Amino acid sequence: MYTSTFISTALFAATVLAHGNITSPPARQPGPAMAQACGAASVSAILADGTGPLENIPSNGSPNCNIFLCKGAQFADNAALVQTLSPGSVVPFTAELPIPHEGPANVSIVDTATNSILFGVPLLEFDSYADENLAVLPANNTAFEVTLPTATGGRCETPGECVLQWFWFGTNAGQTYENCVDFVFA
Ligand SMILES: *[C@@H]1O[C@H](CO)[C@@H](O)[C@H](O)[C@H]1NC(C)=O
Ligand SMILES: *[C@@H]1O[C@H](CO)[C@@H](O)[C@H](O)[C@H]1NC(C)=O
Ligand SMILES: *[C@@H]1O[C@H](CO)[C@@H](O)[C@H](O)[C@H]1NC(C)=O
Ligand SMILES: [Cu+2]
Repeated sequence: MYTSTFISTALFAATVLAHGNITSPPARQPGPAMAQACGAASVSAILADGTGPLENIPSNGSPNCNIFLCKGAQFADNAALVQTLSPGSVVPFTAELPIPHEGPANVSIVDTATNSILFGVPLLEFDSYADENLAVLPANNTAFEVTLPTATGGRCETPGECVLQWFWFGTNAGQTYENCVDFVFA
């Protein structure tokens, strides 16, 4: 009895913790470089629930750690996940939203050195995303696509320079979600 109670409690906890993340293309994961930059507790928090908000991830306060850039996940842990994309091409995304929270969302190309958006505007913007008051979420909340810029000005040709960042803020929840897809233009 103890064992089954323990298992069902653990499953329940995993369910209520879940909020949302990107399932494709492959997004940055935590690893040893993140543990070095942000502390082991930050990595543990993400491994405990890969869909949790940034606000649940402790930072060690180091200037090398910015949880609000790619969840603190580091390029050095993700060099094998770099996507090679053509300027002007269409990139499909899928997301999972086990616990939706209404708020704005967007997908942008971000310069990781400065944590600033490139090419002027987000590639995709939702005024209202993941609205838990809807009986069914719009299909484009969990399957959407972005069109990459055609004029790239030589940017994003070095692995680690740029990411495709999915950003979502649940307004009433006060929770921020981010995932970063490493890519190069070629
Ligand atoms: C999304 O969350 C799941 C469940 O915790 C996790 O297995 C997966 O690695 C996460 N993916 C990303 C890209 O964060
Ligand atoms: C994405 O949306 C958030 C919330 O509205 C906003 O703070 C952020 O500036 C947006 N990002 C871009 C690049 O516009
Ligand atoms: C997502 O789909 C909804 C419902 O069809 C539509 O109103 C909204 O404009 C779409 N949003 C984006 C960013 O494509
Ligand atoms: Cu949440």
